Amino acid sequence: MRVFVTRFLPGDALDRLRSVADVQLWPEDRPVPTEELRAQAAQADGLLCTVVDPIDRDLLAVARRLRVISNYGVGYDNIDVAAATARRIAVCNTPDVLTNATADIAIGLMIAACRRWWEAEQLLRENRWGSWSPTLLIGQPFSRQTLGIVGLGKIGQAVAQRARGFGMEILYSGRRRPETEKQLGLTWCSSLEELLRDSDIVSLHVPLTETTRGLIGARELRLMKPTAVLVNTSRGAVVDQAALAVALRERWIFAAGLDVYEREPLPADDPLRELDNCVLLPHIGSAETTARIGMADLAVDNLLAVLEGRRPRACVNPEVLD
Ligand code: 8YV
Repeated sequence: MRVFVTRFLPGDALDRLRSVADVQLWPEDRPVPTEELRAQAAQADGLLCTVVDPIDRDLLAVARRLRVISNYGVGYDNIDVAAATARRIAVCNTPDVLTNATADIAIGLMIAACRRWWEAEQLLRENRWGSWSPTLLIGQPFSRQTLGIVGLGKIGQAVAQRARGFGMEILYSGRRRPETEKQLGLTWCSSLEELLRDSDIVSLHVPLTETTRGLIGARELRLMKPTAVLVNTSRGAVVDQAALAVALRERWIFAAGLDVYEREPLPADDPLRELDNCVLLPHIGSAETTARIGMADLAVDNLLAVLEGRRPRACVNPEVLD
């Protein structure tokens, strides 16, 4: 079994993989160039890739031996799943193991954006902190506010659980109404518009699909309160980033906290970089030891399961397994 792995992974999962398969590992800590990725995929039975590897139709067309694409991440918008399914290639991902880590960073971004953490730290580091003052860096409250969760999947529910501890009222929108609605004390909004109008903080937890691309644009940002905060830990393209930059500059909303961007890494000239009311993280939602090691274990388990004819724990197109 030949397997191509596009990045070095934390923990010992790679050693486990090496003990049973011929592993080709891209040695550099930067994305594999497209041509190299294609050449490697053409010879591989299994591919272990990350969010930065576009697994498109053209790549799949040359990957004649490929039986499994194991994505190191829960989101799999980097993969053309329909094209993989048509070729009976299993697509696997890593849910659950990163739920807590991502929910934690969402809460962190909410607090940082509400309380002007970035501006405060800049002020101190640049030695502009004159004295304590009753009016210094007054932000928006966080505890006991109304939180709107867009996309109540596993991460959205983990955010709701945490928000309860902060005494928040929690709204959510979306077609799915999970059983936890009652248990978590959530209020369902029949429309996104209603949620945006009524929330003090809006947190995005939807996957990137053709339906959610650009879900939050100028019109939606205009519906939010001028005191509101927007947090995005899902995928950058769920938000129209140019519209968000205008909304933040012109104070249609109070602040934003972002971990993900339309283009990653965020281009040097992106207008968001100039805005003080925007907390920017470099896509680190799952970047803690338990999550990243758990992701490596699950990605390797998924990959080996398919290659060895067993059912993987997490497969997004299980119809190819039958
Ligand atoms: C991963 C993520 O770190 O799981 C996801 O969907 O966005 C991140 O947690 C990233 O996908 C690495 O491939």
